[in-house]
Amino acid sequence: MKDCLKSLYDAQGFLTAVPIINPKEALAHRSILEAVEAERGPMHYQFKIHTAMNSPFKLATLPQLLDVIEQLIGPNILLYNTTYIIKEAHTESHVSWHQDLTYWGLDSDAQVSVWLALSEASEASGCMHMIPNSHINGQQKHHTTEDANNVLLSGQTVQGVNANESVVVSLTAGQASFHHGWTLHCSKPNVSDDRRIGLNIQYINPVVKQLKQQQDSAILVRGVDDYGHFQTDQPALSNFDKKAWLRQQSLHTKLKRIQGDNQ
Ligand SMILES: O=C(O)CCC(=O)C(=O)O
Repeated sequence: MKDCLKSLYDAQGFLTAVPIINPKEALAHRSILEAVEAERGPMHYQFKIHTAMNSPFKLATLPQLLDVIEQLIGPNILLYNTTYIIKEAHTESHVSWHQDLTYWGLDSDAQVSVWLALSEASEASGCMHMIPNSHINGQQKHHTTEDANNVLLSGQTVQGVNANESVVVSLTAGQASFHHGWTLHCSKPNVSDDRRIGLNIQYINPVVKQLKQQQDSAILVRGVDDYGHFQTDQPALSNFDKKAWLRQQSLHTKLKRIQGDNQ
């Protein structure tokens, strides 16, 4: 099973429908998110949300999830970022064809992104589509586009992608997909009656360096960090701690500058 996951990931650039938690647990985490939203407003695309809320930190450090990450990037694991990506029912919000690593400023692809479904992510609710094997040739040219409904910060888009080659990455609540930073992927609007809620979790191997900014940060969640390239983020201990929220806002702004700056 172990070698099987890694070789499938290496071959196609992603894994899909990996069971991580059961639907009841997914619903419990969704309910926490919705309680926070009721008090603080929308939580879509808030970076490093695990430094403000304990629920995403708990999810990002689940041993069964880290066991898969370990197979993909090795035993030493930094938690770099977590972000809820939410599409409300019957909205135009979408994500254009892109590769994650393009604007992150990292010097290495020793990295993996997880998308953990907290509600059904079906074709109708706007799940991701991925192009198998597209990670093999590294970075492709991205164009900045203006589209208020594109979730991506700069509307970054790879043009000319043959959508006929894509795989629909549908997930039930509690399942996750895993994708490489050069895998081409996109997602379409949510035409279903429910919200589509995913927790995007980015992990890196400590060997990775940030080239765009001196002081980037992460949390060692397994193994050892023999490099010290990243300062240490503080994980949230609860979901409603005011000081933690203030810290998260400043981390959010910093990371938004890094990931939205396409120079
Ligand atoms: O949530 C989506 O629709 C897109 C997510 C995405 O692009 C990612 O997780 O890298």
